[in-house]
Amino acid sequence: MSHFEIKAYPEMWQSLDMDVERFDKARLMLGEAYEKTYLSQKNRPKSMAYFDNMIAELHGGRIKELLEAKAEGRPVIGTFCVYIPEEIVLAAGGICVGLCGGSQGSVPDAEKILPRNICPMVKSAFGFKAGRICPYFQAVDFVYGETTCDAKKKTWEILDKMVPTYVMEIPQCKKPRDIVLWNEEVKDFKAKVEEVAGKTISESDLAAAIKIMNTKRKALQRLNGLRHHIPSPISGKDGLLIEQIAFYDEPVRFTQKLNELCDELVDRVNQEVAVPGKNAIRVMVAGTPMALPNWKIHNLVEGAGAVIVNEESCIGTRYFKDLVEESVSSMDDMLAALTDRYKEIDCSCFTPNDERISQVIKEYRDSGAQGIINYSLQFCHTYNIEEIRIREACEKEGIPYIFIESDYSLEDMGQLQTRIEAFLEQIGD
Ligand code: BJ8
Repeated sequence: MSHFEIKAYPEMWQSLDMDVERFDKARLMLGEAYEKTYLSQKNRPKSMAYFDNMIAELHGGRIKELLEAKAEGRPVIGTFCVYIPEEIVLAAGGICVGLCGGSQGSVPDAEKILPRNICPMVKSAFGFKAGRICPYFQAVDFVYGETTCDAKKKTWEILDKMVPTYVMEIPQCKKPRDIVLWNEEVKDFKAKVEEVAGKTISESDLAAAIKIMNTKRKALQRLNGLRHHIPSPISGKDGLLIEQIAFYDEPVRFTQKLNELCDELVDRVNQEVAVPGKNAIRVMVAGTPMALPNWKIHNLVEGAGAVIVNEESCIGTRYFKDLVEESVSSMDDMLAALTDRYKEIDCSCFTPNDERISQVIKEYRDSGAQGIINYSLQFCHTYNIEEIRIREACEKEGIPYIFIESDYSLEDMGQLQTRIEAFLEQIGD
């Protein structure tokens, strides 16, 4: 049997000033992990072949597209948060990529510079740039960060020494004056993107981009709805993978391929094809994002025979649950519509954040889950503290609940496996 490999493009990596030797080892390890985690699954939908290929071309085909765009003068912008309005980048003819931050491999590079006791996602992402081991990071024209959590906002100052890093001020509350400030920040973002693109975004450019992103988000909503079917026609691992690929694939092609997959899932629902099995325990995950290639919790849960049916997360529903109003047409109104849509994201960095508590319960009910795993990355203060309110809400509603705080290392795998198995047993009793 031939082995799955992430394809190598050493000359292109060299041209991006990468540490090619080191990166090549990481490529082989990631390919092995993918084969073990993904290709070993039984009964996968055939249309997952496109997404498998997106992983095979993770460091090649898609990077080539980014470099072609740059050669045409189209900007490539890296982001770390779902608050940055992608529509504006698309409207300028550019490409927006959510930069990776889900690997233990780059954490030691970051720890040479940053404190150790901060979030692994920040360390992983920063380490990719510090170690020159991410072609996306090497390809971007600039990074647009935001003022969400402390770890991120202070890291931007250090990252700026390696790659131009601008910052959008995201308020910490959602009072009317905060929204006014945010709207100004969205306008500044547009001005920055226009400056780099050397092009003024027209009203029709922005309207078209809003449509493209709404259509993409609707396709992701469709997938989520299909995952909610009992029994679920697709594994949670595959669901998460698609949500991760959504951050770097070309949006129109991604939407088309995702809708093809959803058509196949509709047939599976009609034929009652279940993954992993008809009586699998259904679990929902809530919490911090799981950036590529963080598949740790999904691996453990689905390895124990259960299925994850929903991610209440930024790599999950927070990315696609809200659409931008399409009925307005002036530039100011469209920018206000963008501000409005993005302010609906209920990140724990906000206070108060009551919307998220109700949203978690709503998604639990909608997804037909039988329990909630609340997941927080280590040292993420806001999600860790908001855990108290999520736990209280679950207790009140009688929802089986477990809280997991973890990082990207393998050290706690045994302990997590025991806790997850005990949780699934408790649900099954
Ligand atoms: S909107 S969740 S993508 S900030 S996990 S780096 S918060 S210490 S990722 Fe996030 Fe935007 Fe919010 Fe979503 Fe900091 Fe917490 Fe780490 Fe986090």
